[in-house]
Amino acid sequence: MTTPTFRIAAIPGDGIGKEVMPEGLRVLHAAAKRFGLALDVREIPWASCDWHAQHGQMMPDDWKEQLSGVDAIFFGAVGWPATVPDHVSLWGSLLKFRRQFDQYINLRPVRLFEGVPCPLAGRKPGDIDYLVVRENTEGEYTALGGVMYEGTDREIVIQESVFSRHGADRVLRFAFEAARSRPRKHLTLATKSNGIAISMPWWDGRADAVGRDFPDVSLDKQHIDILSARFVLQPQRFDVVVASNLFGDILSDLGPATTGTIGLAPSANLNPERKFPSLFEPVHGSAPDIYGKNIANPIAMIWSGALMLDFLTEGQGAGRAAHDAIVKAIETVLAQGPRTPDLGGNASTTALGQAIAGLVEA
Ligand code: GGG
Repeated sequence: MTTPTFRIAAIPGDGIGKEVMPEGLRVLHAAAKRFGLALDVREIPWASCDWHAQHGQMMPDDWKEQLSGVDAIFFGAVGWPATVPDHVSLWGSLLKFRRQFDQYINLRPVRLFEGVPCPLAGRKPGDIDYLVVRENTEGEYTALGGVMYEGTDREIVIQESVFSRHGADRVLRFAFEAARSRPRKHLTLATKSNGIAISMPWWDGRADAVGRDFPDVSLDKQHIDILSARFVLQPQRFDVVVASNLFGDILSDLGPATTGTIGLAPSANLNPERKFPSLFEPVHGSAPDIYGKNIANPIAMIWSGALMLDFLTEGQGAGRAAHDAIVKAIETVLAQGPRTPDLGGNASTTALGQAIAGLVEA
């Protein structure tokens, strides 16, 4: 059987995205070589300090055509507020990909690794191991609304959230399926149905309705405030957590922070039907404060690459083997070093990438 060539658009983006991307690619190429996968990677400089600085927008008008035929997007980070306001850079790149490519699932695994000091007292690996499934195309992320009486003391601002039955049901169904595939078969819905009195009780109802097809999965609904506290106090309660766009974004920063560093957290923005390319990126942003020092932790980028290979090969054969080898190499490096400063070490981004690639090649 001939192996297909996977065409990948690598977009480093802004800040530390430019530093972690080479390490992500280094490990991807090492895994591809070892497991016989063919990758055709094209690097694209669509970022605030590159394309935007020259053309006044984050990407060319024909960005979608340029990406046609691409199997996946490997993305670093977006945001360079010194020159481009954050909402302009985010809406001009990442959110365009998520929406136009209907990447309605944002999958964000959270896991405490052996060898990583946990900021939560007494927690050990196994206590924190859950999956955040974030709705990724609607919800609180809208540009619907406006300002009235601007600049006066009567100024009013309104911004709408949008939840559709189509949007909620498909992410809930995906989350129930994910929970079903795990040993504990437990799903938590992040809600706030006491305070947000229309849309959140509606989410509760949609979860009940979709959940009828999953009698083997236990469903637990928790208000986002106490759920956040339990991420810190009782993380072992969680298995799969499904949340709206904003709640999911916040939870998937908080979760990794409880595992020692957000520098480990990967994500997969999926179009599960594979009609459009999916996008794989670290959860962290561009971190302008540490950019240029070669100290950013590249593991989130590298782990995102492993998720990409797994998705591209539908979790089969060489792709699954490559994924597993990368995750194993990450586990080894976290247990034995080297470590970047976010993990208490003084190793560089490059050193970590080289160490992981070396283990993958072995
Ligand atoms: N690599 C992720 C990234 O660049 N994040 C910047 C950010 O602010 N993202 C918001 C979001 O994921 O919704």
